[in-house]
Amino acid sequence: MTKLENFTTIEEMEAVTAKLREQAIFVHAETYEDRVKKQTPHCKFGEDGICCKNCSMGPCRISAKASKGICGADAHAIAARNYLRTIAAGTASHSDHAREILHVLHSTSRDGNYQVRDEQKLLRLAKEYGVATDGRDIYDVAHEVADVGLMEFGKPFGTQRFIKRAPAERQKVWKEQDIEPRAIDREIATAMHMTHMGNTAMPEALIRQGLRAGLSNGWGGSMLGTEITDILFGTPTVWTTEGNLGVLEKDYVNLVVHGHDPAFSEMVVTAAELKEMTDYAKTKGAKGINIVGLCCTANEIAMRHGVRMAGNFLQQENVVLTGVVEMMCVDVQCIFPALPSLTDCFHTKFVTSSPIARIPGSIYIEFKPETAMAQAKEIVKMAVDNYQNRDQTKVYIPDTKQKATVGYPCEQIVKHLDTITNSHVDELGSYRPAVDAIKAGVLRGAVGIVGCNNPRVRPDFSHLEIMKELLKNDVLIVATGCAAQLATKAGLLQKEAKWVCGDGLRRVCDLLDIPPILHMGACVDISRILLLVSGIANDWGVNTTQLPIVGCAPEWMSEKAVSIANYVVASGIDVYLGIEPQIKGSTEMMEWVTEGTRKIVGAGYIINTDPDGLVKSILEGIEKKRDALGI
Ligand code: BF8
Ligand code: SF4
Repeated sequence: MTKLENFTTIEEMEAVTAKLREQAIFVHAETYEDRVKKQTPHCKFGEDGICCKNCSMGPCRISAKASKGICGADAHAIAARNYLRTIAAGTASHSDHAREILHVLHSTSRDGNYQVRDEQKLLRLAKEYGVATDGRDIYDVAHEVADVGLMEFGKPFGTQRFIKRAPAERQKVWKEQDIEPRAIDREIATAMHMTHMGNTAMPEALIRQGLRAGLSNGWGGSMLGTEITDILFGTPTVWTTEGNLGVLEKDYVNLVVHGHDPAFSEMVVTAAELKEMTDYAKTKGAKGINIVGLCCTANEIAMRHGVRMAGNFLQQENVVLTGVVEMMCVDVQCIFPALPSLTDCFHTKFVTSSPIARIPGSIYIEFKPETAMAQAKEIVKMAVDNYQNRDQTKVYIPDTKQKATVGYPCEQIVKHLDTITNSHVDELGSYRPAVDAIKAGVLRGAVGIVGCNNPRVRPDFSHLEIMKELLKNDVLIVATGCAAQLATKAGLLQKEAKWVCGDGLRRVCDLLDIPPILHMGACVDISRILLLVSGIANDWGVNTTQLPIVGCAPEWMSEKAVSIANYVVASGIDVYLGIEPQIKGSTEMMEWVTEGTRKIVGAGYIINTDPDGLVKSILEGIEKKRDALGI
């Protein structure tokens, strides 16, 4: 039985966006849809990755009349160099975010702005790092762990410490293939150096560095980001919350936090929840303060506080267009520079907080660990003071929202599995019940659906189509980032979503009392998926390349996504992409990413821009892996 009536369809989401576009016209604002029109058709050279501007003899473009740039670089060299630079930028973004978090850990003290919330996780990491803990103050331990973590970025010798967490087979492959990730900054610098004018022109070498730089993100920067965030703000637990634009409230001060760095959003959430702030809001005629999240920040604070989620990447302008947002405050990544001119059409204040993301037209409050709480209060107060400026003629809150159960890091997944078997084998538990369910065919496999939404395709459509089809076919989904947000908007993160699943998956959901899509967090938390897959491979006694588990980014757009795709592939997991990487102008590069990497790490991309075709190939890929395992 399939009861779809309780879910939100893409058509319903699009109807809301269309209403909000009327609102945009009313206030004389433009949105990304207007800009897409002006940018289409896109530059073909850029799309195909065969424009090079790595030196001032260029830019050089490869065409029928010119098969080489002025220096002699051909389409393959140029596309490969551009691709590696993309990976370097993505690796830098995730990892620099992690570095900031490590500095916050370094600033913690018992009476300071930031404390250690998950001491057990800190002690486990200290042990892994060889940091002494006996008889020491927890904050001394925290500071030394932060020191060791920070050294992962620039240490002159050795490889990333967390690669020891990977299955032995993976570690062996990385060593043999000479792609073990060294210091994170080194992998980024090497990528930039290799792609400088007059250096590497050989696609294979650039592909290998791409895998290595990706690994320094997945098993380095991102994993550090996740671990340290858990230590600082607590390892996520299961929460029931809500998502989509209907979480904005008419009679409350609406404060939207957007971006990625939880050090910022956690503090703003804490300040907004203070009684003195709520009382202050009441003096201004509001019923209270309604804080909601956008993009990855939404994921971070939903799974640690149950804070409601306003939406994903392409919803950032829609949120402002409701006319009820007193303030949007942002930290880093995925923030449209278009926002200040849009917020100018309303009373909405737009606050930037990081030197990494300076945007003209914003109010800039540089957020610092030493003054974080005072600054967060200042920000919240500014939002409250703005409530009275709301223009009632410009208000439209769509009534669309869905329930969502969020917060399934590995620890929670193991805990749920443990409820059925009591198989608790060590402090981190076991994935054996999940392995048994896959072996028995109750679950056919699992897919990590991650990444952004993208106006190159019908936004959110591929995500939803692929998710529904996989669930119907008894494939469990884990989701992060904006993919998880789409699942939220559609209603697929609620436990009732079992009604769109096949019988096997529905039984698993009932037994474990989980939704069929497990929300694992923000994009840095794809590191959690790496540990999940490694844990399953270890408990099963097979290699990651053999598992009927794959990754899928149906609508990816960011450089971070390309870095992620590389570490997922390097970890032995196939990646299904619904958007083509910008390398199409090189047949060699297309061959490298789809087939060539299989010879290096045993996995690669499968690319299909048609969602039906993509999900079909995922299901076929899963069945092929099952056949090979004889299950
Ligand atoms: O890191 S999924 S649009 S918000 S890049 Fe950005 Fe893409 Fe969303 Fe988070 Ni991830
Ligand atoms: Fe042209 Fe070569 Fe310079 Fe690139 S590096 S811009 S291909 S001359």
